[in-house]
Amino acid sequence: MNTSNSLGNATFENYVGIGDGLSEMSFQMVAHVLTVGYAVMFAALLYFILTIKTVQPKYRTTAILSVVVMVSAGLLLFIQAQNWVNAFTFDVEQGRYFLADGSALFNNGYRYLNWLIDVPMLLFQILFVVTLTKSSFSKVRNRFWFSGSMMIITGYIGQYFEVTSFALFAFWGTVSTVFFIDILITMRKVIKEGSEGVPADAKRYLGYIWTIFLFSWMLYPGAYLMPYLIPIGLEPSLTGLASEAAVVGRQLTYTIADVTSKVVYGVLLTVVAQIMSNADGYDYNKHGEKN
Ligand code: RET
Repeated sequence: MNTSNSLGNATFENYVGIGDGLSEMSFQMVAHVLTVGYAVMFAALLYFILTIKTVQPKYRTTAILSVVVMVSAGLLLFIQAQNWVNAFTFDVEQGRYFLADGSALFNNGYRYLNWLIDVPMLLFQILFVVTLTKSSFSKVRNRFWFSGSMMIITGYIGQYFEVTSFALFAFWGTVSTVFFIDILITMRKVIKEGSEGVPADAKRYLGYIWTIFLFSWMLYPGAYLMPYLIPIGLEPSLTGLASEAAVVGRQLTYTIADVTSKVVYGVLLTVVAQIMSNADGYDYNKHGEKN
């Protein structure tokens, strides 16, 4: 491992790839997990298109935003999977995967730029299902948009320093977390206000939405910190089994987070919209498009 200078601000996956490399199992697990990621997005794309008429027209913007998220995430995860398989090559003599010579390094930056589209969409989505009783729609929308974008841009800068400068990595990560906390506070308020005066079932589902929102969004900072979490320490994990576990752990975490924060969240919002549509007298089975 005397190559750290030549890799510069590359992400830690590349440092592992140029050092001890990856076993067949680690390499394939990441390739598979990334593939499942985009496969789920394209399958869910069909779900959101096919269920759009099960809700009243006023709730359909939510489904349209899910469609936008599925297409953008599906494409970007596809590129991310290609990036992974191109970045590493199998060494027959050592029986392990190492960084490929001459191709682009592996980079998680695609994800961050994808979030720049998806995070505001996911946050806006709920505003088309719930009715705000006290807060103003445009104020909440702008706050979601501002904090969401700032959280991602500052995190995007920070991830370049995950190996080269712990101080900068931690600094930008902390700035990003301030915006993240603002998003959590705003979302809590939106769900609380939105739960007032709605059918009991819708209220219950809005409770689930808050839980899965909190769980899935917190996984992203966990993935950002992954080289410092396995094993826990102030040095990034670049060698040995721990580094491989951190490489696989990060992509696994991202995939679980992506499926939950985009697909499960979108499906639950559809269910809430269906309950509210029924409560408003819209019955797709009876009236179809007439209403
Ligand atoms: C970063 C940087 C480190 C600190 C924090 C982060 C939070 C990221 C989040 C991302 C959510 C992404 C979603 C994408 C869906 O498409 C940027 C990793 C707090 C919460 C929901």
